Amino acid sequence: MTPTTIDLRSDTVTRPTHAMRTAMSAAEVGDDVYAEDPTLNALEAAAATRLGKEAALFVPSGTMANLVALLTHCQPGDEVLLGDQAHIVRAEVGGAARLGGLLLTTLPNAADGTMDPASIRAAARNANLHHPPTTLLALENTQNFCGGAVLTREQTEAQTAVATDLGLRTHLDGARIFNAQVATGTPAADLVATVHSASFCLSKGLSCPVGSLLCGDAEFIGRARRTRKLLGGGMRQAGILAAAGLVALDTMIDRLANDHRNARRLAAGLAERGFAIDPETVQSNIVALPLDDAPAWRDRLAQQGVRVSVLSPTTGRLVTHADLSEAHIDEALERIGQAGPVPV
Ligand code: TLP
Repeated sequence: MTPTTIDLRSDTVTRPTHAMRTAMSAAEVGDDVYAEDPTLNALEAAAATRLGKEAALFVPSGTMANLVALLTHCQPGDEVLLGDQAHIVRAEVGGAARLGGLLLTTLPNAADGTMDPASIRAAARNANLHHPPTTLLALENTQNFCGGAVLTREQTEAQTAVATDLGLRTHLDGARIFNAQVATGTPAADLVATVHSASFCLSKGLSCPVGSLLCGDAEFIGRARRTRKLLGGGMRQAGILAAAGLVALDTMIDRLANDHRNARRLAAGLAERGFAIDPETVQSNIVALPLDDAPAWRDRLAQQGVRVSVLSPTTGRLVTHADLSEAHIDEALERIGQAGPVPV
């Protein structure tokens, strides 16, 4: 059976599994602002272990995880270097500037999601009286707006080595770091081994209703806890949410391989139907599709019961996830075919 609507807009549309709902209803809870929620404490410990860091902090969203990281690493007036396709600069309401007083300086992201290490070195400012202090380098893995591009451990290290050389702190937005783990076969802890902090989301491919984790050393996470409180992110019986997160870490990571296979299948079907996409370029669960008029195509597909999102006026985005089977992908392709000729 296929649903009436096939929703490829994002993996954020996934609903919690039955096991999550069961765990949530049975969760032992306490007041997390007093650090007394046993289920939340267990999730933070499990998250820190997964990412190979000393400690972790639960926050409501990926946006808050990045904002807490930036505000904890930097002082107002500092400069952050990051890719021009970084979610932090493209899709987080400019919060780092508005709430943190931070200057975000973008460097070109290559199609593979990386920044040229030489461009990082060239952009970092010296201690000249006229300059804002360059304090932080921010990376992203997988790189959403580069079509879910996966950074290998070596690619991350090439960028963080320059940062270390320049005395910069480093943060990695790992909203989909477990997609990168599954795509590369490299444990997430190794993928983020050379950054000071890394975040990941439970509420995307891992199907949880709410939540992200920020991981780092104990001293940093201690300060981040205060920043989270500043932003209004200190929650109380949040173990209800953490219970779903524990189920996700145990049961939802390895299955991401299905989503990656389905994304390739989708891209292959699109290529067969004349779209300008090479399925070999699809590395995780995101298909970035070149189009003549992406918003018009999105609207046309919506009438056929297929929902997609738009990355730019000439790029559509289709995301596979746990609520879509291979049969859904085939049905989506059928409907895409019915929607009419490819706009060129
Ligand atoms: N991404 C969402 C939209 O905001 C585009 C999506 O549908 O992909 N980092 C990365 C790399 C993300 O992709 C997202 C969400 C976030 C951070 C923010 O997470 P939330 O939505 O939990 O604040």
